[in-house]
Amino acid sequence: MLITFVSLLLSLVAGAVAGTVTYDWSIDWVTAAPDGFSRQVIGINGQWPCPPIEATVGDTVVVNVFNNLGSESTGIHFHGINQKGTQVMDGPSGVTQCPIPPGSYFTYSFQIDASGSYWYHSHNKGQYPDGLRGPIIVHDPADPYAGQYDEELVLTVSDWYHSTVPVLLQQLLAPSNTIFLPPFPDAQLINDSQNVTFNFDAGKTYKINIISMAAFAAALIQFDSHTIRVIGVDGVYIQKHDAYQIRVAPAQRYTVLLNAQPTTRRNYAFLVSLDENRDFANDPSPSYPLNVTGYLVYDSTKPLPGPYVVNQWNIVNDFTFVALDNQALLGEPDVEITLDFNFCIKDGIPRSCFNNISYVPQIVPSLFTAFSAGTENSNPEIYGDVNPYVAKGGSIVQLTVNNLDAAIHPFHLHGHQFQVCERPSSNSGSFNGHDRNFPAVPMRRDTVAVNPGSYAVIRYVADNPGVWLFHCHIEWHVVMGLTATIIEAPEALAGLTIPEDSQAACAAQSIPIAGNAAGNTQNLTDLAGANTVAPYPDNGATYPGKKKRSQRNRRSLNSAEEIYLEK
Ligand SMILES: [Cu+2]
Repeated sequence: MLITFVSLLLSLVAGAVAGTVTYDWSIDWVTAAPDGFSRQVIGINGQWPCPPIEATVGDTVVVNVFNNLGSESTGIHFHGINQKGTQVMDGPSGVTQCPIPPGSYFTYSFQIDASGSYWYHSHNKGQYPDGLRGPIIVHDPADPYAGQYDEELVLTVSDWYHSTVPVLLQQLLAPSNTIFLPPFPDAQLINDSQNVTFNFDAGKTYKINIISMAAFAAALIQFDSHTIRVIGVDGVYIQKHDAYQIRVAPAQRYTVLLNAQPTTRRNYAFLVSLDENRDFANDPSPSYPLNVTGYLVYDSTKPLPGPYVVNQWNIVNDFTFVALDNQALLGEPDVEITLDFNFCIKDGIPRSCFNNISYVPQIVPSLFTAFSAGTENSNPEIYGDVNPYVAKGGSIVQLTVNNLDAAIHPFHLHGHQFQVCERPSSNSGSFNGHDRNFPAVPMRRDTVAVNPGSYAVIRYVADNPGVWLFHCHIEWHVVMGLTATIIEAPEALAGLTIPEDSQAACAAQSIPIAGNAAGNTQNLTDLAGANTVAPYPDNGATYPGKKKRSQRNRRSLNSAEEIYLEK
């Protein structure tokens, strides 16, 4: 068996003095075959997998991006990095910036204020499943678990597709897709590869940053004969919690300690099983067709075990984790937002909705509306059909997602690690408004998996002025419109300025950067000209050799099925 050593060994030496970590990235098309199937992927500086960002708490990270894709725009979001004071650096296109057009530069610069494992990914037109995503590891000079591990590793998991995103989106958004089927992955990757091995030394303890960069499916993980000691999730330290199996939903991170065996008697396997089931907890006949076995190699002269088989999944419940800092449950909310999620048909196209409203990207990026609208920026109406909600600075926000669908969905909030106050089991119905089951010390994270026919209630303090998205992190559902927009502390946003290169990106595409959603700077409540229908098809990146986007756009809505059948 071919063994590829791709485990990523990180430096344990964290600098005591804050510095600047600079990356120069050219975003390029690259050929790669992580599962043996060769295809075009989006890489960085001619390489794929994309490089990790590694920094220490207090550092300033600068990423100079050049869009070398030629045919498509791009934009980078740094998932879990809260961008305090740098809300213009959050990255989602149409929200905190205009897309970066081909041939243009854009500089992201922000300070890292918390440790842990994060990741970056394109937040533009469903682009990241084409490969533009990578890990972010932030070291902590004050790590409460320092001394309890010897080495630090990164283990990413991801579903993987043999078709490029534009092709998949044609299928997803075809009017005939009335049961809202997402694209199903062709493979699963560990560290953007397969047949992955980690070299383990007997007696050592390893800290492993497990990061899901998936677009659709969660990963179920079990290590043979090694207990998973969870010490953190999504950049939040927790009290050590032993588990045998974990489920890592798209965009979630688990920081775990693995105690190596005391001897090198044999090598061990671990299983990463792609959870394609709509609800594995409810499904009596689960099937996991995309299993990948990885290996902990103690002695490379000894054989590797066979594929690891797990017959039953009984995963640890992350709701039972306790934040290490014991942050108490936030008090009664000042702002309550309730979002009922279900799929929906809008203008004949399969979409996903909060409260029967599907997110429609606007002409002016929402943050720039908040910057330019003066005191009127606290009126949610002026932001257009982006599912806008406003929370004044300092208010306690309680956000409830009622998941009316029959599958688990991972919901993510930009700008915060929120308290998860309640997250009951499948088919518990919608939230009844009572907080009697809320724990005294809730766990916090930035992406919470919400069970089918059930709900989650989260709370956070609106202490981070900005425009932050709340959305399902199944990327296909983002494209379908499953996004709400929270305008946080608008009083602190009025009059802020847009960096020059960000203004230039908009100017190059004739996108206005002031006024309401429609770009009206005179009468902010006049939304004439604002977008009321989501773009269709909402193509992701294209690369030379495929049909040009403009050619596809020339087709009528009715020809979408025909396009689907052509593939
Ligand atoms: Cu979803």
